[in-house]
Amino acid sequence: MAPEAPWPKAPAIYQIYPRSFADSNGDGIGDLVGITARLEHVAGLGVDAVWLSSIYQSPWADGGYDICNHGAIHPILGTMEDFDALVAKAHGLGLRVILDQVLNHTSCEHPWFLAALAGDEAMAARYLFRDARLDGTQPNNWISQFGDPAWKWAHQRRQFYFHQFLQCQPSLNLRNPDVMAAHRDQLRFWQSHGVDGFRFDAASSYLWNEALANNPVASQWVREHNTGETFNPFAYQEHLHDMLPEASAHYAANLREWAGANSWLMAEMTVSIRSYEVAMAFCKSDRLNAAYTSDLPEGSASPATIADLLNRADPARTVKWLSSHDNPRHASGKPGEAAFLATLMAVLPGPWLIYQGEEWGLPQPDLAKDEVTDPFDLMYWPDGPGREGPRVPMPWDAEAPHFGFTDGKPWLPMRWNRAELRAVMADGGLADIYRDLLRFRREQAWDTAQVVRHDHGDDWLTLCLETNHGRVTAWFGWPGAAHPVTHEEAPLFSLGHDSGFRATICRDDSKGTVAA
Ligand code: TEU
Ligand code: CA
Repeated sequence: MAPEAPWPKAPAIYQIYPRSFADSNGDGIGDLVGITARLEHVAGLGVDAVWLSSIYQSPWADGGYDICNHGAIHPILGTMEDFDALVAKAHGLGLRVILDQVLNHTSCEHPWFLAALAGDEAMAARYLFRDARLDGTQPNNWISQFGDPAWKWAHQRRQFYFHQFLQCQPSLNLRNPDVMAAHRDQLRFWQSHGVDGFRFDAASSYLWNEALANNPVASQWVREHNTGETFNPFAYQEHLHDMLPEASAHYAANLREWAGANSWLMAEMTVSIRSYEVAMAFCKSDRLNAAYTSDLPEGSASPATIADLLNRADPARTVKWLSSHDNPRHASGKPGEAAFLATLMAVLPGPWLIYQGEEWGLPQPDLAKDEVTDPFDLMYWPDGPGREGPRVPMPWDAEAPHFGFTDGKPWLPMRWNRAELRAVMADGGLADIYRDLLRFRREQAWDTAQVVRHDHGDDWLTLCLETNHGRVTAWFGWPGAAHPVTHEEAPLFSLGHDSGFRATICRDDSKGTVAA
């Protein structure tokens, strides 16, 4: 049974990358039974839901985001029975379950794509195939988000096909009625297995300009603000035609219709120009609950980055996060910083996304080239930081061989620092601060929080918030910031570290005067 109460408005969601969470059978790869066995830890933090990164059948060319059967569990991760047991256990612990939905593309081993290659025209219409130009070159200048040309020659059809990510991830034509019907059925299938919500992968890339116009050269400004790293030529053009974020936002009304009013839906944005504006478009009333952009992690959650978020978006609709299976772990190891950043994410209104292991302050691991498997990292090695670091498996035990993740050999080397783990896993460690913050959000009705004023400098940020418990002032000081004079005899929450990362949250009885 799913938790009875409706979804909280600002859920805290714990992201699990299944291959790297917990291994139950000694093959060195995390699996569903392993996740189920560790759900008490997740529920014990006080989050509302778990989001499982892709669990479906896949050649794992892109870590599971290249799917060949969206209605079946990857056999290495487990069975449908294992999945049902996971959902039942989660629900019993009061956790809702969110699944990843990769609707934008399939694996090139998907039966639809194989049939298209074999000459089935109805199946080909589910993708984007186009003839070569007369000189044999690709139909236009589009570049994939991983940086190589967005067209790959399919000699079987004497045509190119379009892919926005890896060559083995052909993009789907989401306007095709057969694709739409299949996606609708797919969402309902997982709902029939108890799933409470979905995360939509790469949703801002869903649609493209059917006239296939060339993208213009990026202006200097666009180039600096484009998604992705400067070593990736994706940044060299303005992506006006290969992705239509506003039209994709409009399309999101279909997702709502298929999933129904009670499902909690969030989308990943892969645009960075107009990122928040597009995110807001995805969250209009008949569309999704929330969307997330990469502005916060890319801006290291600096005061200016937060102010930009508050100026451009309704924070209640944007997901707060700093690390993921694609983005490096944010803990730099500076004392006090991890707790400080967690407090900042917790205090901002709206959903909060916690990546597995950040409650233990895990740092970004170093990997050697011959240890890395992620195709994106290998393509650009040693330019980085790459995506494999945050996928290094979770430690569960500071003393055990392989840190209690597996009895076998972990699929990526685990070189966590045992002394540091002992400290963070002890009572009063970082995980306890996460528990306190999550309790604070519940007790203070953070679902109703709104920022009524904000102000910042290079090393400080003040937020004046209103919840239906009253008005609150939150002050954040990065190292070097002068502490403001506030009336804080009894702060609601405070965090002060010798290294200079300090935060104070207090009731603001003065109705809006923030001394900074
Ligand atoms: O990510 C989309 C995405 O654009 C990035 O996070 C991507 O990793 C980065 O731009 C590389 O520069 C989603 C998934 O989270 C990611 O794991 C998949 O590889 C990608 O979609 C394709 O499905
Ligand atoms: Ca396993």
